[in-house]
Order: sequence, then structure tokens, then C-alpha cells
Amino acid sequence: MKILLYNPDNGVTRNFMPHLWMFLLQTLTPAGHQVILIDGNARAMTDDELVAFARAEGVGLVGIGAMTRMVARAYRVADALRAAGFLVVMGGPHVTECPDEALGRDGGVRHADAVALGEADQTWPLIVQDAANGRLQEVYQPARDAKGLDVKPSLQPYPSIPWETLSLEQFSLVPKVLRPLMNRLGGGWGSFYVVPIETGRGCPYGCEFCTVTGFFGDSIRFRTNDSVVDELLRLKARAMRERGQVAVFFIDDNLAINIKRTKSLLRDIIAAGAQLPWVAQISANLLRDEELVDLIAESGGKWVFIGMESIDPKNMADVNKNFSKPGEYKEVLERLARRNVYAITSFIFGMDNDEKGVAERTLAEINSWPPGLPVFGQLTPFPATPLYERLEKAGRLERPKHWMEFAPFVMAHRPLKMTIEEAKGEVKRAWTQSYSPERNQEAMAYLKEEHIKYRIIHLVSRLFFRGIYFPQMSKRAWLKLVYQNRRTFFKLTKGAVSTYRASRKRGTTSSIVASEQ
Ligand code: B12
Ligand code: SF4
Repeated sequence: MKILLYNPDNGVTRNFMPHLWMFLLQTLTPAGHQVILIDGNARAMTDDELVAFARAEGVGLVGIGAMTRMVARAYRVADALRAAGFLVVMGGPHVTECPDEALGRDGGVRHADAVALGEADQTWPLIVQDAANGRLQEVYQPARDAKGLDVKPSLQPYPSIPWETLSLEQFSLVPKVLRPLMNRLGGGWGSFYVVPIETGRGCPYGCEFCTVTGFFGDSIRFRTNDSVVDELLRLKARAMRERGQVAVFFIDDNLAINIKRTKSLLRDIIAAGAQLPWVAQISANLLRDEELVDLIAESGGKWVFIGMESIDPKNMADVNKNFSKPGEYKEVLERLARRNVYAITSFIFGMDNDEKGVAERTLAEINSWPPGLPVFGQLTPFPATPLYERLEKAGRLERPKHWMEFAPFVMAHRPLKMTIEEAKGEVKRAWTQSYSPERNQEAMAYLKEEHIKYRIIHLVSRLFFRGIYFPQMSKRAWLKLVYQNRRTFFKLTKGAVSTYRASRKRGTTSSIVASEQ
């Protein structure tokens, strides 16, 4: 049987990275079936085109996964495929939290023939067999333990995703037209992939707005160091073979949740020479440890995503994230920056103690820190979270099914000390100021003593991150952006040329932007 795994596009910008679930389920598919992956972010198709594609390929089962944010799109695609006679199974966090909605048991339209609840590592092979044998059930759920809780996959052993042979063509971040030129320039930039790798699942913290503790559980399961190192080595070999670049996103919710284990993993990566440039999510409280930060840098860590949420400790207490202390954010970022590791700092506006002016106050703090990539959003009640339940009880949900009428950066509930419109304005202000040409120039000035390759990576990252809020999908939008930042580009080009000349004088011809693999 041919199986199509489909991920809907996020409606804003091209994702920098494909979703792990697709590769994982592909690897877990029983022998004798063929799996085709399509990520709508990388390969845009209309519903009709997708239906025609599935027909031409003779697809027997379609699997669709989606976060809450993309679920309305996922349902629309599922409806089109089902109307054309295809069997559709849906999985992922949203349908786990709202299975009745997907199955039309809540009185609405039915979107899926079947749903896979929770972690599907064990149920997926069964779903495939049932579909192939024409007896697909409606609900697939992991086995339950004595307490009635899902039995979670141990991650030991962990399936070996065959990165060395998988077709990654649709996920390369180097546009097709530029590939021949980039190949000729050397430095191995003919292709560039960001690949998701997980080293563990689960989070004990239980922040009020987050679905992770509910979905993956509060105890953490880790893969063995060997299996992670093996995956990195295979990716590294592929990058070298293809003369391309591979970076890794460790998608664990908190890579350093068990510091002892993280240090041992990073040491093993270093010992095996398995370093690739990597990004990971780590909470600020765990980055106090100097030795850990040394190991992060030595093992290839380039960016750390920190869910800072708010600079107001009262807000942090409200959402049960007291373990993260705004007072130490600056010190943490400086500790990282001393090792040339920078941070993607994530903030949420519209929390209960936020008032008008929250953007200005937050930006004043951020601007006193080493430059990073701040991202801003609004507090969103995702279904099945403690936050959703609290707001529902308080009668504060303005759009209880906000995902069915998705509106970017618009709150779905009434904040306490500002209006929804004001919160939207604060988010806009924060994005506009953080990525203005002036701010980009300031960031580059801060980094002026750093090697040119860090400055180039930083500027390019800033331009891409801006796109999370300001869609920049056309060539025109990019040209405009380059024009607005022309001064910064000019300075950087000057720096690159002098570094190149100096390296030629020394007799080294290596590319100035080649990563330190
Ligand atoms: C990596 C990641 C991202 C990446 C992008 C996604 C990517 N390309 O991988 C980035 C950083 C860009 C991102 C952004 C966002 N993310 Co995010 N992200 C994650 C993270 C950390 C890992 C996802 C992952 O790969 N998990 C590991 C895989 C194995 O798990 P899984 O995807 O759940 O898949 C398993 C099952 O669900 C199931 N399954 C999944 N799909 C399907 C489909 C079928 C057919 C079947 C049968 C089974 C199945 O099988 C898999 C194996 O068991 C998760 C948290 C987490 N730990 O999962 C949050 C998470 C998915 N993100 C979340 C959110 C809210 C966001 C944002 C909306 C945040 C924001 N406010 O901007 C944005 C949206 C961005 C956008 N425009 O697309 C929420 C989603 C909650 C929800 N109910 O929707 C999560 C769960 C985190 C949280 N705090 O609650 N995210
Ligand atoms: S926000 Fe991060 S730390 Fe908090 S529960 Fe979710 S995954 Fe854990």
C-alpha cells in the first residue's frame, strides 16, 4: 500500500525545518508499504492538486498531523481527500486533545476516518496493517497502565531514521536557482538542511499554557547517548558526501532537563567527533552551569531557544513558570555570548499582569542584553491545558474554538489589564522595533569583534526571523529588506572581503562561512 504523510503549511512563512513525526512514522511503517512525505510548507499544493497527486500515486492511506494552529487547514485538506474517497487518519497534539471534533462526534463535520491519540510510535504499525486489510478502526490509543495512563514508548531502543538515504530535496533551504552558484563558491553550501532530532520526551514543569506535560507526561524518557551520536554521525557523513550543510534542531522541550545526562551526551558527541551546528531549547535556570555552557559550545551548539515568556516575575508565577527568573536572563545570555552561542528568546504578551506599554518595557530590557533573536506572541489557551480550563471557568474565552477561525497574533481570551486589540498592538510594536534596520545595525555593532562568519550568520538569521511576523515570501519583499539594511550589508561585505584577503595572504582558502564541523 502507498501511504501519503502530509503536514499542512503554517500559513505564515516557510518552515525552516521539516516535522519529525513524518520521518519517524515513515521509519516505523511495516515492511511492504511505501511512504511519501509532503510538507505543505516546503511543497505548496492546492487541495485539488493534492487530491490529483494522491490519485496519480494510487495512495491507499493518508496520514495528516497538525498542531492546533494549523488544524483548520488540516481539516480542509482532509475533507477534500475524504470527499475524493481516500482514507484519512489524523494524529498529533490537537486531535489528541479534541478527538471528537476530528471524528465529527461533537455535532460538527467529520474530518477523519480515524484518529491516533497520543504518541503513535506503537499504534502506527497497527493502523497501517488495519488500513491495508480494510478494517481501519476509528480510534487508536496506546495501551494503558494500571493507573489508566498511556504506556509511553521508552525510546530505548529508538528507531534508526535512515537520514543517509532519505530524499530531503523538498527541505533544502538553499533555493534551487542558487544551488549551482553556491556549489561553485565552495564551502559546502550547495544544500542546507535543518534536521529535527529528539533525544528525550516529557517535561516535569507543567507550565500552565503548555500541552507538553499533559501529552508526553511529567517523567522524562531518554534515548541512549549512542543512538543520538550514531544519528549525528550519519547526518554528518551525508553532509560531507553531498558537500552540503546540515544543522540539527534538538527538539526536546528542555535539552538540559537532567544536567548530568546532558553533559554526558555532549561529551560523547565531542568524543565521537559527531559535532554538527545545533540549536536546542533549554530553560534559563539550567544555563547557570558554566561547564554545561562550555560543553554546549564545544559540541556544536550555536543557538539556544529560551522560553523567557515575560520580564515580570508576577506573570511567571501566574503561569506556573516560577523556576525561570527574569532577573538572571541578562547574565545567562552573557554567559552564552562569551562562547559565541546566542539565544532565541521567546516572549508572551497578554498575560494577566501585562498592561499597555509591555512591549516598550520588555524591549528596554532586551536591548541591554547581548543581541539575540527575540520572538513575540500572545498568550494562547490551547485545548486541554490548565490555562484553557482556568479561562473557561472564569468565562474569559472570547473564541473558545479559536483554531477554527485562526487569526495570527490575536488573543482568544480577554486579558485582565488591557484589551485584545492593545495586546495585538504590543506584539506588533515588539516585532517592528526588534527587527528594524537600526536594531540590526546595533546588533552587528555589538558583534564587531567577532569573526565575520558569526556576524554573517547572525544577520541572515535576523532577516529570516523577521519573517515569522512579517511574511516575506516574494523576491520583491527580500529585495526591499536588503535595500532597507543596505548599510549593514555594505559593512559586512567590507569585513568579509578583508577577511578573505587576509586568509589568502596566510595561504588558507577555506570559506569564511564554513561552519566549524
Ligand atoms: C519543534 C517544535 C516546533 C518547531 C516547528 C515544528 C517542526 N518543524 O518540527 C518550531 C520551533 C518552529 C515550533 C513553532 C511553534 N510551535 Co512548536 N513545538 C515543537 C516541539 C518542541 C517538538 C515537535 C516534535 O517534533 N515532537 C516530537 C514528535 C515525535 O512528537 P509529535 O510531533 O507530537 O508526534 C508524535 C505524535 O503526536 C504522533 N503524531 C503526530 N502527527 C501525527 C500524524 C499522524 C497521521 C499520526 C498517526 C500520528 C501523529 O506521532 C508522533 C510519534 O509518537 C513541540 C513540543 C513537543 N515536545 O512535541 C512543540 C509544539 C508542537 N509546538 C507548539 C506550539 C504552540 C508552537 C507555536 C504555535 C508557538 C507559537 N506561539 O508561535 C509555533 C507555531 C509555528 C508555526 N508557524 O508553524 C505546541 C503545540 C500545541 C498544540 N496543541 O498545538 C507544542 C506541543 C509545544 C507546547 N508548548 O505545547 N514548534
Ligand atoms: S513550557 Fe517548556 S518547561 Fe514549561 S511545561 Fe512546557 S515544555 Fe515544560
